[in-house]
Amino acid sequence: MRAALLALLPLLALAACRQAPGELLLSDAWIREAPADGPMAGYLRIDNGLPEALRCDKASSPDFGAVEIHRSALENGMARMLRDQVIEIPARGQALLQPGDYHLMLFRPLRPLKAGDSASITLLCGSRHASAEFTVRAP
Ligand SMILES: [Cu+2]
Repeated sequence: MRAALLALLPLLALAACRQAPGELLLSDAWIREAPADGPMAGYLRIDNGLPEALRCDKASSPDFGAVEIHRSALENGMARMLRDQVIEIPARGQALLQPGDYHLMLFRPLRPLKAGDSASITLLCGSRHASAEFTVRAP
């Protein structure tokens, strides 16, 4: 009995931290198709319906070995990618992750992902989190 309860705990914890609709909303989520095994880039829109600012600094996915938050930037005319970025979203504001700017860098796809496929990614913003299905699109 006790063992069964312990086994249930992670499930209960997951259910408890699921967000009510409209609080932290991910939309327009897509992944740029890339050669097999290469890293892929994910983009989306984040709407913060909460009365407080959010800092999103981690992401994870059951479909990738690792997910990092990056930002593309021009430095002395050279395109660079900055790692370990934090996405700041003002209270009741929004953030856009788009090509040439903030993006999710998706490493080591655990299955082949072609245009039309989708992958689930979870974004962590302090004590909040939200997930979305990202659709793979041809570049
Ligand atoms: Cu990147």
